[in-house]
Amino acid sequence: MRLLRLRGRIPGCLSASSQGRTLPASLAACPRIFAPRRSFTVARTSCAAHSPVLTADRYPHLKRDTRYKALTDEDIAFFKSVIKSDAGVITADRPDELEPFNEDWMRRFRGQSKVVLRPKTAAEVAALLKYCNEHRLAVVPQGGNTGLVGGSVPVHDEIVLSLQNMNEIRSFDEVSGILTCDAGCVLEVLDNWLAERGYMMPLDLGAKGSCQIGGNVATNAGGLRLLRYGSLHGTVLSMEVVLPDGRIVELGQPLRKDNTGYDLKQLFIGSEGTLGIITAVSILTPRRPKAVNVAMLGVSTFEGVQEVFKHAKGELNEILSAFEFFDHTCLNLVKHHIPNVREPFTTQTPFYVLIETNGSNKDHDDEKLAVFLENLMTEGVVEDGALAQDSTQAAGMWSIRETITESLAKEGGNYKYDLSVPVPHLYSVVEEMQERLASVGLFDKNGSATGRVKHVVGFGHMGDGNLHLNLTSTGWAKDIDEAIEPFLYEIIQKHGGSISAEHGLGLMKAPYLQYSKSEAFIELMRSMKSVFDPNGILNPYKYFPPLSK
Ligand code: FAD
Ligand code: 2HG
Ligand code: ZN
Repeated sequence: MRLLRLRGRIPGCLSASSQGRTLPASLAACPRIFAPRRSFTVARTSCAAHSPVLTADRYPHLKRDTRYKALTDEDIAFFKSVIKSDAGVITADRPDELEPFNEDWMRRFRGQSKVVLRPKTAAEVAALLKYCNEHRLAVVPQGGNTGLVGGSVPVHDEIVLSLQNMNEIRSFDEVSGILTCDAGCVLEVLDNWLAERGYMMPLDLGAKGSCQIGGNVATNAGGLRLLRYGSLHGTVLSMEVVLPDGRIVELGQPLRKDNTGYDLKQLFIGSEGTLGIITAVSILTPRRPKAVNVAMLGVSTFEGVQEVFKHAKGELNEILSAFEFFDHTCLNLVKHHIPNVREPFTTQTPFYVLIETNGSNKDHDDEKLAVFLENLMTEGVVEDGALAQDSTQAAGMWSIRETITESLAKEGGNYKYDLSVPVPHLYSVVEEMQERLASVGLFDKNGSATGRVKHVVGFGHMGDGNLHLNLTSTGWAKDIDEAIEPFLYEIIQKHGGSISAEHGLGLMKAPYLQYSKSEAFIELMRSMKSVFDPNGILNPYKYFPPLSK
């Protein structure tokens, strides 16, 4: 029988072994093995010292739509009459302040907006939007600007309407856990505020220090604990939105149950700024767990990862709160780019799994975890494992998972794909992509990183069937683009998956929507768009495939 024991070089690791039997509870003496938790304000990527190429130059087919008026001094004067504070209207004479609103987090897209509006109230948003609608001025709503599909920044000279200055908590009911807040509240700020009251936000993501709840809702962000706390389609109870004609509309009420009329808020969840501006959100927040356990396991095959998942669902069941995976190249990149991260185990394995449990009784959870880990070891499913002994270690393990994105961005050109794939095919998509790029001479499958495509890696929210396929390259190039797309979308369609699991469509995936949705479905989407935004001023060039001439 294979059992758990402490072993060798890095204390605190659980290892498969045929000698002795030690259950996780006996690992309490495990010292710190990881660096303390990082701050999760997501620094903008620094891979290029200079600004990225203008989106309009990189994609010359994306011509500026001549229906939109160009900005004039009169327009600026009107905006200043609505937002009285100097900091509320940023114009081209302050380029250093303006530029960050034009560039996305990946530094892949760069727009040419000449003005950023930062209203403080829904009434201000309404006045601004009504004016833009009447004058056919195109507008890009922007939250924390952490989106990963090019949706949050202009393509040409669209006006940026930032929610940054709308960041008040409006109400919180300590009995039901219903929180109502402005859309510009930063996710981590909300979570810290709730922590003091014994509650938590039902979603968590690596960008938590910068992304805003309005942006989360607009993208239908998934994140690290969707497996346990569900999607925003379930937790968002109502929202306040401003429509292009200036109407401020409550979509529902902050109630758990409301069976009156169409559930219009659902349309706005994941609408990516194309229907209206979300100015406030009511969301159901769960109690903060009293007991949290985090473990990291090394597994030698992807079949093994699936076995671990089956065990986790069976044996941890209602306390399982996250099941994340990443391959060994991801770990190597994190070790290379992020200071103070140490190898979790003595041996490298092809795959790693991060498991978290959230519960209300530590003894109960420890017991479940002990059975779970023992079964894995007995059946020889995992090669190695470490169980965090305190919150610092737990944060260290999470930090490895959460800094994969940042590490990839530091490699240079980073091609990013966010896919829903039936779990059994999840990693074969990565392998198929490696084969494909090797066959056209762009990638060396032996891991030498000598091809123009250096790494092809997979990680993600395994518990949700969500693969993050990432490629790093020596730079953006047309032949690499063409080697990946549409090939990738064809294999996703073949596997019955979706071209976006959680990041959305934005600019990047808009042309490929037909790989996930039928023509009839896309037609209905266009009809909805014209009801809410008949002049098409909101977030143009994105979300919808271009109309064929
Ligand atoms: P932005 O990037 O500003 O905007 C995103 C889209 O929403 C744009 O189309 C914009 O027009 C629209 N929008 C923003 N605010 C509003 C509003 N108030 N009203 C109407 N439309 C609006 N995503 C995940 O799903 N899961 C993850 O685990 C995850 N991890 C990440 C980790 C890192 C390090 C980074 C950089 C990003 C990650 N993301 C993840 C992507 C991103 O953080 C999410 O998409 C997030 O929800 C975007 O929020 P934001 O406030 O930054 O929105
Ligand atoms: C995550 O899960 C984010 O960490 C980002 O969704 C994924 O970098 C990516 O591809
Ligand atoms: Zn993700």
